[in-house]
Amino acid sequence: MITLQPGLIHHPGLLDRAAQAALLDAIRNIVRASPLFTPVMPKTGKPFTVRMTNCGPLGWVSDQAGYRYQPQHPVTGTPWPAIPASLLDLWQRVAAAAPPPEACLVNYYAANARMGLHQDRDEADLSAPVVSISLGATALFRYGGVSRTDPTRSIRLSSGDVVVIGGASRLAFHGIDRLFPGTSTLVPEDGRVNLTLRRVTLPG
Ligand code: MD3
Ligand code: FE
Repeated sequence: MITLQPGLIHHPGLLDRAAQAALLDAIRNIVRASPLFTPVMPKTGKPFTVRMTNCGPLGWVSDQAGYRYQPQHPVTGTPWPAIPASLLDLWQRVAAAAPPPEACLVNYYAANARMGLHQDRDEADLSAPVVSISLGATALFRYGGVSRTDPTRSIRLSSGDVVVIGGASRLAFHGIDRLFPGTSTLVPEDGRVNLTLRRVTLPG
């Protein structure tokens, strides 16, 4: 357990290979029911290089109208599948004080995908942490402060790593600069899957 900065906790290798493989199997079932879609940037319509889907009562989407959480897949109109019990258990292990997660965003990175520096601020409950699980190729993760111009640092996130983002880091800027090929056999073709568990609404 490594505190990267206040509120940003890295758990390297929290999930062993068997747990990673079981989780990836669960994600394959989710993607079968709720296929990956290509989000686009609000206003410009520029496509993300990351493809996404969700599970849970709410899912995060981005289209020309904006970023939001909604109960249905933006293309099929079907409700998102349930969050697997193993992920709800993981939330209890690392974020037990928070109300349960309502969304699990599934990010699929092909070998050349990346994610620009941004904040996660579409959740009404910003007191709950975000819990991130990395599967597959190692990624170069960059994080900074709550202002876009704050200095940034970079670390590698490997398959099985978990990051808990809360407190003073909940609104920190962050992104994925690149993947490193040949670092994991879990996801075919040097791909990567990142799961983020999120509380969206205020409890009660
Ligand atoms: C720091 N995903 O889905 S996870 C995202 O690896 C996202 O796919 C990245 O950023 C990925 O929004 C990074 C680690 C993470 C997630 C949320 C954060 C770091 C964060 C929120 C605030 C600060
Ligand atoms: Fe993010």
